Amino acid sequence: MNYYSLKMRASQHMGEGVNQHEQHISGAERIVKREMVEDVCRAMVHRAMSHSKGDPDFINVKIEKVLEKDIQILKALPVTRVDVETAEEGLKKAFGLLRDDVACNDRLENAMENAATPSELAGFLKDFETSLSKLLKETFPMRGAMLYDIATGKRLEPDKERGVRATYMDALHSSEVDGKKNHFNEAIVLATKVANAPGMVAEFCMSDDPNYVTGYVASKRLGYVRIMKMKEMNDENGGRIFLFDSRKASAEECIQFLQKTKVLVEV
Ligand code: WAQ
Ligand code: MG
Repeated sequence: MNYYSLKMRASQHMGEGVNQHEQHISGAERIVKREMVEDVCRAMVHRAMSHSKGDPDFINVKIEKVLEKDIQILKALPVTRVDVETAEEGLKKAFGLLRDDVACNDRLENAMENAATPSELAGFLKDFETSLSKLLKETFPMRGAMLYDIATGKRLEPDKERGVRATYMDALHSSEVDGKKNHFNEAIVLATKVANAPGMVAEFCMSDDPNYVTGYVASKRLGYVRIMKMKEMNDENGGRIFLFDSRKASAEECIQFLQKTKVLVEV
């Protein structure tokens, strides 16, 4: 049986003259069976037209056939949650978990390669909170994620303004045609695909939706850890950082998987 990939993105014109640019408002994507294509398409358009970030000037919907043999089925990462009182505490918790995960990855890497920790990584681990907060701020204007190489301290996105986007993914057996975004359902699918990418160590995510304050950190080792508050209400800053290790795989392999491989996640 064949499937169809549907992708939607919506944007708004902002500014005047030389300052004019397209501001991203909303995006969504699905991989569904043929009989659902029309309903899902309608729901996506509805979603674009009722987003809290504004009224769209431009909506693009792309529909493509996907062959079943080209689809990889992945098991969803196990989910846990961390309750916190404040956004500050949430961020601290997230950074702490990521730091431990990166350090653990490095111990395994060193043991296997019999090589010492590269100095870039040692510095990154030492000043982890500061370094990651700084990277996070750089992601705020991006539509995709930052691909950060922990081994060299370099950013690997081919287009640094846009970032890398994970695409072609959905939940398996998902028959939902809801026009409203379910943050968690979408995030667990994305995080599962990302965690399975070649060379991926871990992911940090904070929504850019002003009324969604729950974020997460995720990796094969950590699973999907929901951090119930990571920013203040009405804050429209958010972003994603993919922490990648170029000692494990090449950036091309990783990006190819994120952007091209079709994945259905068993939730
Ligand atoms: N690939 C890479 N980066 C992306 C993608 C993608 N497909 N989609 C969004 N981003 C980046 C982009 O820079 C956004 O600004 C940022 O991530 C946040 O995206 O368990 O809603 O879609 O309840 O706003 C977390 C759910 C929801 C937590 C995250 O992210 C939970 C969310 P958003
Ligand atoms: Mg958003």
